[in-house]
Amino acid sequence: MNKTIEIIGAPSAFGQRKLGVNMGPDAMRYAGLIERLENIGHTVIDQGNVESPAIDMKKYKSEQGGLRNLEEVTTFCESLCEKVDGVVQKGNYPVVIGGDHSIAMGTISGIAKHYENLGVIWYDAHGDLNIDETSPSGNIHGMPLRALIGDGHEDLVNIGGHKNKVKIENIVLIGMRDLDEGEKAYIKEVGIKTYTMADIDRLGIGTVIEETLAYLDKCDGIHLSLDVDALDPVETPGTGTTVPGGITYRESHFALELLNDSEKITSFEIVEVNPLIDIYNKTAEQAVGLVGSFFGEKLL
Ligand code: 5AB
Ligand code: MN
Ligand code: MN
Ligand code: MN
Repeated sequence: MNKTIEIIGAPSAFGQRKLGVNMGPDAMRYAGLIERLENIGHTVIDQGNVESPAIDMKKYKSEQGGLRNLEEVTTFCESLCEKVDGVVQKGNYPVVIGGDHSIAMGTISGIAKHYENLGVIWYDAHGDLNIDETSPSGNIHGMPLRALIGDGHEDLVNIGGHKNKVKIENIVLIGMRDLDEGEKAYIKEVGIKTYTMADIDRLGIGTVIEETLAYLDKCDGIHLSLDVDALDPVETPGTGTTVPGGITYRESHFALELLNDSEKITSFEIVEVNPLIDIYNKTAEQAVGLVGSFFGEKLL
């Protein structure tokens, strides 16, 4: 089915410490994102990039304690939330291209205004379920999912002017292989549906996706948040927090084809592409290929 897709660039690098991830949106455009989607038959509106607070390099490089760049992350996510909200209001399909994963607080806050029971698939090596007390780094890109549930610093929890945007029972984590102690304890305590790499090996990615969709059947919309570090760093090396032993490019294509076939996914974001630590824009190219599969690209 052809869609009207609105691309929103979210050039934030405030959620972590490696400059360059703010160039992720343009790296994906350079790798042919728009043409790729148009060639499938979709109508594409590129909104350009969300305005970002200036990066003060001295501050950016300093050892800030606690929640690094809290103010900038919050300001950025508020603007992104408004843009995404507008796209959903128009009935168009929102695609947010990052940017570090802290932007998910903006994306999902905007989307959640339109759903009672929004499902979230978090395709990532990490759970991104820290609060400042459990974070080993102070990097906010390790906290967005927890803030969306309603825990953590109130500025993050209140992005978009509302709280508790995602319910625990509407979340599925896929690709997990690097969780902090606090995150492990939290997942066990509240019982978040989780597929680790071992689960993917045992079940196969096809079954993982089928089970995920069955689990989220109760939802009135499903958002897919894809962190490219879910994939193996051999395939997507240009990202800030790589973890070996990841999901392959082929498995990911298959997963995205299955998600597309289901017609259940109502919004999408792809994050953490950093062209400055990449190999000739390979990661952005892989990312664009993944977006193609998700939007119905077929060989024959
Ligand atoms: B990403 C870590 N858990 O909190 C932390 O890339 C890594 O958005 C977070 O998944 C990785 O700093 C955040 C050690
Ligand atoms: Mn992430
Ligand atoms: Mn990650
Ligand atoms: Mn990362």
